[in-house]
Amino acid sequence: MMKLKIAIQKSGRLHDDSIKLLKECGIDINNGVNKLKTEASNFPLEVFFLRDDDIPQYIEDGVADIGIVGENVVLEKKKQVNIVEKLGFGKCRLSMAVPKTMEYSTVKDLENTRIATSYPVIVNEFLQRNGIKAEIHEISGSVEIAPGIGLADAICDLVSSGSTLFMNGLKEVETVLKSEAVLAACHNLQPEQQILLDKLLFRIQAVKKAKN
Ligand code: PRT
Ligand code: ZN
Repeated sequence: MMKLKIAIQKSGRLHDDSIKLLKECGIDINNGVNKLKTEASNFPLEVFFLRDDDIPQYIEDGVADIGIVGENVVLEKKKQVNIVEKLGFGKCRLSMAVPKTMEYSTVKDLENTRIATSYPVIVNEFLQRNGIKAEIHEISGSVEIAPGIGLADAICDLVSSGSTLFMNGLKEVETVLKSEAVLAACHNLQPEQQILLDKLLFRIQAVKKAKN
C-alpha cells in the first residue's frame, strides 16, 4: 500500500508539538530517539526526522510529500511548496531590533545600517519593499549579540517573549513577518497521496476545532 511521507523537525522547538499533533489525530508513531525515520502503526504514514532548514527542499523534491515547518523557513528557503494549513503552534515574529539607546522613529532610520540576520532573503524583500538601502550580514546563530560586539547596527531575528532582545539591550522596532508552524505539501502529489493528505487534513482541522 502507498504511504504518505511526512517530514518533521528532528529536535528543537517544533518537534514535540508536531508529534503531539499527530497523536491528537489518532496516529500512533513509535518515536525512537536518534532514528531517521519511523512508521505509524495505524495510518499509512512514514515519518522522517530532519533539520527544519532542510524540510522545504525535501518537500520540493518529493522526497517527503508533506512536512511541518515554520512559515518563516518556508519563505526564506524560497522552495516551491504549498502551504496547506496553519497549525497554531510555534508562533513567533521576525522582527527588526536596535540598541535601546538608538533613536528610532520610522523604518527610514534603518537606512545605511548594517543588519545582522539569519533571514537574508526575507530581510532583503522587506528593505526593498520599504525602499531602504542597508547592508545585510548573514550569520547563522546568536544574532542578538551582533550589535554588542560591533558587528551590526541592527538585527532581524525571531522573537517570541522578547526576553532575549531585552537581555541583550535591544528593542523591537519593526515586525517583518508573523509566523507559525504550517503543514506544507509537495506541488505534485500522486492521487493516492492527495487522498491520504485530505484524510490527515480532515483530522487536523477537527483537532483545531476542538481546541477553539
Ligand atoms: O536544529 P534545527 O535546524 O532543526 O532547529 P533550529 O535551531 O534552526 O530551530 P528552532 O528549533 O530554534 O526553531 C524552529 C522554529 O520554531 C523556528 O523556525 C520558528 O518557526 C519557531 N519559533 C517560535 C522560534 C521561536 N518561537 C523563537 N523564539 N524559533 C526561534 N526562536 C528563538 C529566537 O531565534 C531567539 O534566539 O528564540 C529566541 C527568542 O525568544 P524570546 O522568547 O526570548 O523572544
Ligand atoms: Zn534550523
